Amino acid sequence: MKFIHLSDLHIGKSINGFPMLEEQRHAFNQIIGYMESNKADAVIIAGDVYDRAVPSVEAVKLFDWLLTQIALRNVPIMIISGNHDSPERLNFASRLLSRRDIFISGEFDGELRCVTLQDEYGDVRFWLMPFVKPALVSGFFPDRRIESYGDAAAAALETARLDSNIRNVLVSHQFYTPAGAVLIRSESEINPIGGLDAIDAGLLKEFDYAALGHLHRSQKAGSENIRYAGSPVKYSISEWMHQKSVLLVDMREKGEVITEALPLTPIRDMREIKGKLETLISAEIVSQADREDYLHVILTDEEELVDPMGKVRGVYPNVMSLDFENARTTVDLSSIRAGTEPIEALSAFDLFSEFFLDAQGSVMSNEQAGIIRELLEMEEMH
Ligand SMILES: [Mn+2]
Repeated sequence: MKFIHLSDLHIGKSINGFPMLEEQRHAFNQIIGYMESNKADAVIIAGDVYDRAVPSVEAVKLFDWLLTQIALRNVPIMIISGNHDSPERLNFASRLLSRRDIFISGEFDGELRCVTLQDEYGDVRFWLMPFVKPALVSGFFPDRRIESYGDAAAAALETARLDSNIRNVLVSHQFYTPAGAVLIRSESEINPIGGLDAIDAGLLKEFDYAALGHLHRSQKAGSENIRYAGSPVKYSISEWMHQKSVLLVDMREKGEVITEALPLTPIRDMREIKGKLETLISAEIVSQADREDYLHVILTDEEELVDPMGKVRGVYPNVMSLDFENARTTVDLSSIRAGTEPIEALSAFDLFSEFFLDAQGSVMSNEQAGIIRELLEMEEMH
């Protein structure tokens, strides 16, 4: 049996105001192509279908299109919620959709849902575990102490009645960490509780394959058969060096699993370029790669530049962000402040003036300064 393992679609995501819908559609088209060329028997989406709990109209339409394309090819699809999804909304019509081989597990209801598919070696059981948090799980296990994400995952996983004679696949969207290995994180994953969500990957050892979601870089979590698929599109500048892909998992007899990363190419790549403004916008540099790419630009000029973003965008229309790296930025950030006095010694007006300068890149006009003075005086009177 061959199946395609995807995760972290984040449909509807925008990066610095650039919508990713066309990139997402482009990636999905390649995935459908891979599904056909490899004659995949199933598709797994391991969470973070949408970028937010209430997705945009365009995002819902794109997901509808993706599901329809897969279902029209009579390929079963298994979907779980991730930390970005609304469990209840993702669950919409899930019972009805299961009749068309679209299996959605958005909400944990006390036990893991099992979907069984067959091939020439017998049954493969897919255990669908929606994203779980301690507070969501503890209500189902009144006699058990469930305080951490690890406790929650352990309790949920124990509801899978595993028959070790047949093949078992887990689909889950949690932060599993293997002992003795470091996983690569990305800024776009959004870690709500600063690493406290980490779960021992040892909990997964009974499964023949764990199809994981959450980490945006494709990687294994300690063992060949415990894998994060990664996102199909680069979702933050920190991912610019990643090669995005989907996983093709070939399960043969019990114990024999072969995975292959199928590469995805974007319409526009995401890159970081660094150097002096004049160099970066010179014809020689511009001609070396696609100037329509999404760029993070780091300028190393020491002197003040007039409208650097305008100049860079004049050549590279899709600059996502601009930073400076020079003598001024490499010294302490507090040097942005005009004076050397400690912050406590500054008046509220001075502090605001500096904040304004930092945020706006220019000093306040006399009129603006007058308004701020008035507001501060009113504040003092209260
Ligand atoms: Mn994600």
